[in-house]
Amino acid sequence: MTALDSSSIETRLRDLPGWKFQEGRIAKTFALPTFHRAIAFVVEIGMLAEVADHHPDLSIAYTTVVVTLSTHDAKGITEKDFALAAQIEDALRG
Ligand code: H2B
Repeated sequence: MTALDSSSIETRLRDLPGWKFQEGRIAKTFALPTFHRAIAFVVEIGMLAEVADHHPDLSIAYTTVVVTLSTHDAKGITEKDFALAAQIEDALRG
């Protein structure tokens, strides 16, 4: 899959509030209400990632979850990253 150019990335980010393009990745910091909810959110992301065969970098610091996406094979951002970011947003909304 071909890496998107930066203007395409910025255009697509308009549909994903809170997601930023930085250092060749798209990323969002999520504030969950409790540690348990943060862990549950990460587990749900993990299941989505396995189904998509596309894997984000994840960090958990108590109730803060940082999700970072890029496509290693393309050495950039592709539609796969935006598709998974949209699914992650849907998962959060329930
Ligand atoms: N995840 C991410 N973020 N980028 C990739 O390029 C990637 C991946 N490649 N998950 C996948 C797995 C690839 O290695 C397998 C073979 O499909």
